[in-house]
Amino acid sequence: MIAMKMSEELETAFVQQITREYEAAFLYRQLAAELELRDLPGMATWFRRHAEIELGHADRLIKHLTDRRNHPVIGDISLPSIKLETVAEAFQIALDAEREVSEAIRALCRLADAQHDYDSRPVIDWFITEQIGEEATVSEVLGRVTLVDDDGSGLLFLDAELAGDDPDQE
Ligand code: OFO
Repeated sequence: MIAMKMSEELETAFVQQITREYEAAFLYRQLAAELELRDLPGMATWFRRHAEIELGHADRLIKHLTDRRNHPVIGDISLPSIKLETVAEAFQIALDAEREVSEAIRALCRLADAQHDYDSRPVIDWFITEQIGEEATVSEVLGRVTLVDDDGSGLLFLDAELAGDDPDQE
C-alpha cells in the first residue's frame, strides 16, 4: 500500500531536513579531522561514528519520502569554517548544531500538524526522541571535556574512553 503523498510545502521542509542531516555528517567529519590533527584519535573516531549516524538519519528521511512517492533532493551543503582554539570548542560546535537540528525538527512537526499529515507523525516522533538523546550525549561529553580544561592527561583519558563510545547510545 502506498501512503498518502505529502503536500509540496511539507515535502520542501523534509528535503531541507535531509540536507541538514548531510551537513551535520560533513561537519562531524571536519571535526574528526581537526581532532586527528591534535593527536586525539579516539575523539576523532567518535565524531566519525557520529557522521555515520547522521547519514543514517538522512536515509531514514529519504525513505519516508520515497515510500510516499514524494521526491527527495539533496540540496547544497554549507559548512562553517572551523578554527579550534580548544578541544572543548569541537564539542560546543556539535552541541550548537544538534540544537539547531532539534529546532528544525520541531518546526517540521508544527508544519506536519498544521497540515494534519498524520502519516509523517511516526518518523517525526522518532527524530524528536533521537534529538533529546543526541543533545544529552553531546552535552555530557562537552561537560567532561570542559572539566579537564585542556589538561593533557585528562584529554588523553577522555580520548581513550570516547574511542569505544557509541555517540548514539541513550
Ligand atoms: Fe545529530 O541529528 Fe541528525 O537528526
